[in-house]
Amino acid sequence: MVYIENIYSQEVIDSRGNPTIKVTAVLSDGTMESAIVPSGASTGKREALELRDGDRSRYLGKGVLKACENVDTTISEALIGSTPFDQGHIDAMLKSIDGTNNYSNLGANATLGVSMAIARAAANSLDIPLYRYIGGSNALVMPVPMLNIINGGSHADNTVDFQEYMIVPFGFDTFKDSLRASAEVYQHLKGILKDSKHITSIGDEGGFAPNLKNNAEPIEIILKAIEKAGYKPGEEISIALDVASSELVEKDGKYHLAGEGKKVTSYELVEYYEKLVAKYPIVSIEDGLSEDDWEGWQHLTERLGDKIQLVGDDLFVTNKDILRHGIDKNIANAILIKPNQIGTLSETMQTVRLAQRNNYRCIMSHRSGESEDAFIADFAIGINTGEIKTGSTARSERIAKYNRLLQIESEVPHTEYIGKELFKNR
Ligand code: 2PG
Ligand code: MG
Repeated sequence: MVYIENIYSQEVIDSRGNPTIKVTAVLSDGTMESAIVPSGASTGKREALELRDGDRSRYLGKGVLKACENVDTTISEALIGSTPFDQGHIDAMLKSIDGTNNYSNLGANATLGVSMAIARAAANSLDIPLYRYIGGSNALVMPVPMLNIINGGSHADNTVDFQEYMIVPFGFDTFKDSLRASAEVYQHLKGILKDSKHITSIGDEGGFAPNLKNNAEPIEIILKAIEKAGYKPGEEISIALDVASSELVEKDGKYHLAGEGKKVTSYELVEYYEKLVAKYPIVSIEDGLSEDDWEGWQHLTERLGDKIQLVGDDLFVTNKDILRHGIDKNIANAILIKPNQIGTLSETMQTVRLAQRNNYRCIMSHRSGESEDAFIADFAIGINTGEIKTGSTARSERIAKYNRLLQIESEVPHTEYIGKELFKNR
């Protein structure tokens, strides 16, 4: 019987140069696998706790040595000797050792690292790929990517208020073709920005971060780039936004669009989205309203829920109890899935199952602080999210995920790319 022989951790750095945790799991058959945990910037306030040391003399207080210590002592002592093949049991143990709802003792960065490293070691020990270990012979759906090619908000130092302008290459038959089209659009976008004397430096997720005059201009420029690359906007490639609007709310409850010099109510913001959706081929808006504006969300869902995908990220924080409330109140119709918002793989999968049973779409997602770890590529296929958001076609921590998806598609016969099914209406 194979059992967990050792679990240990290391403080490493992420794509923003901040420390994060890498966990290694060693099994009794000699298998040894590691995983690196990502970290967000525009975090939802109900996310599980990311444990940081707060010691200003190291990494400006962002060190993760306490989380590492929790892995190396409390967690490893509890899990050594257990089977690695029962993920539900491993994750339940993590939850019970922590003893809180949001991992405020051990840190969700510690628990998720352990959860991922053990899953990967288990797959390797059985000599099967990670997506197959997680999803069995049903792991065949290639996720449709949403690629963030213009960055704003708290991911870039520019005048654009909305955090992410993404392209959704849905009108293709394979993941490979959809990625190629996206990479071509990205290069044309760079050319267009250059020609119009905009800066072409990039933000945290590899999208460009130009100073543009309002929040619609990025859409106009992206549509030009799609056409210049030889594709049809709305028929092959559409637009998705992550407004990350919790970041825009001021004390008086209004949304501050600093780039446009305006303050608006949630109803006015919804009206603005309706105009955008009427004018442009937008198929998805994420966090269109803030995590606390549930009444506004109801209105947003009434107005746009049957036209486009409305994604809750900060709103639901991958938490099944919060999602359950959202379902009961008819809020949103899709959920962003970020394992580190909830702390273990099993809890992430529970949330996805709840969403899927209630016809909410799921989008597997990276964080703005990432690493070379491509775990979410396998995970998206393993649990059939159907969509993934993992940055633009630049920056290695983003393309690690896309390249892993390319590899899986080429290795597995009979995969499906479901873009045309998901977005055929716009
Ligand atoms: C988001 C994410 C990822 P962050 O808001 O969706 O794009 O950003 O990781 O900073 O929360
Ligand atoms: Mg978001």
